[in-house]
Amino acid sequence: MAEEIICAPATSPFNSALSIIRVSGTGVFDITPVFFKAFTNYEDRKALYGTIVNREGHSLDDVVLTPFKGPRSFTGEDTIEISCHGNPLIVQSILQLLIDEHGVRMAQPGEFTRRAFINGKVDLTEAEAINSIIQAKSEWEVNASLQQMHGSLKNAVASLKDELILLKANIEAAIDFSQEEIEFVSYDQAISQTEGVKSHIEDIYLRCKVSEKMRHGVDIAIVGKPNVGKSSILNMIINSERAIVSDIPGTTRDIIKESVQLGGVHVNFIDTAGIHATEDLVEKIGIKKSHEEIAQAVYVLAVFDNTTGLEASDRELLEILPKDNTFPLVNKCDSESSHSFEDLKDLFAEQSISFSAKQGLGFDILEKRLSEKIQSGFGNVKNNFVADLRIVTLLKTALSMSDGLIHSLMNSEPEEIIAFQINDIINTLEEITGDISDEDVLESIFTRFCIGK
Ligand SMILES: Nc1nc2c(ncn2[C@@H]2O[C@H](COP(=O)(O)OP(=O)(O)OP(=O)(O)O)[C@@H](O)[C@H]2O)c(=O)[nH]1
Ligand SMILES: [Mg+2]
Repeated sequence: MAEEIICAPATSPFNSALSIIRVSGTGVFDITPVFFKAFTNYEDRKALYGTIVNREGHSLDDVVLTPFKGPRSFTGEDTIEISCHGNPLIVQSILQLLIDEHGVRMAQPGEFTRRAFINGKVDLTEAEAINSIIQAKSEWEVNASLQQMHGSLKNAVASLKDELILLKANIEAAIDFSQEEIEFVSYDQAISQTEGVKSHIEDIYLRCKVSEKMRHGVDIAIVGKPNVGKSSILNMIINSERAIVSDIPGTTRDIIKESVQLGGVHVNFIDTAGIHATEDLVEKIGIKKSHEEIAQAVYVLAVFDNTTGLEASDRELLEILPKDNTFPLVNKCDSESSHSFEDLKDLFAEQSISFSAKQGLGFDILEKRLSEKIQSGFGNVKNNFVADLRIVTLLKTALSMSDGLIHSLMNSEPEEIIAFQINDIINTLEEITGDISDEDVLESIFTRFCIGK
């Protein structure tokens, strides 16, 4: 069915060197010669230099227009891309001309990608990856999104589906030829095949779960007693005076969260209130939050003060820190001190790092150790997927369905029931790629896209 022609700016509404307007839909090449006077001859997928004119013959801007004849276009439809000068007023005037004089309508957010999906140019895993490329906050996410846009998750799901289709075919053949006592696949074989499928689903599920965490960013809490220099460390890492620093103990009361990229991964550093015994009500609330952050964070930077040595409040903190995921930092190493931190030596998996927030000492070592830890903790981060909650939930459903299938096979349930259960898993996988989809699901996916995408 011919869709209406839609248009939208594909670039941000700021003054810039260039802006791009996308126009897509059947009939777009019929209207193009009316508003675009090319200075060169038309050729598909070749940029044309020319001018945009309204019905009165008034010129709006000199532009470069690239035609993409469907289906060899992003949406699969006839499409043009107009590169005009990057002034929001010009972009607005060209869009207005298309709407007023040519019956084109403004696109909804994600409508171009939705059309690409409808026209079979991308499946839902690839569509989500396209959005993810735009929204990515780390190099890791850009790479994973690119791979997924090229079909990494789609192919993984497709090979799972193939395994299940084969299993189902064997089971169905057993039903069809049940009178002839030919056994196409024994239940034992079916169990081992289903276990194979289940472990593949599990692998994809885990790679999606990791990516879910990585997209949120890896939380790293900075904790320690008051005045050790936690806020100074945060400020040093993000290279900004974000948190208030003072020599008054108990300066930070609330949680301060700032994100940076570390080894290509999105990391959230969380500055917390100094932990010690206090009667101050507000400080107490802050300290409670610090404890919560220690419990929730993936890694902890435990800060100690070179000028004071280990005191009672430090020792209390040592009791609650996670052994494997804590990086002990001895801060203020720029100051002379005779204190020993030998006691930290065997408490944590990581050796303590001599640090100075004031002079930036020790940060390179911390950065290297953290990057290594993140890489090992999150597996080979390059092979993960950029799945959202929808995909993760569907994979979880497929996992529990394969458990159900194994259970039924063990109980020697009739072949009809087995075939039915296999079908359910296949349908769930098809929801991931969008072979099966309903309007509400598509709506919720594509409205998360920006306009023009
Ligand atoms: N010499 C030296 N002083 C530092 C260093 N880091 C922080 N300080 C000083 O230590 C004092 C406390 O620093 P903050 O960063 O506010 O300490 P905090 O741990 O956030 O303190 P609270 O928020 O009160 O828990 C300030 O006077 C800082 O200038 C350092 O590396 N060397
Ligand atoms: Mg502070």
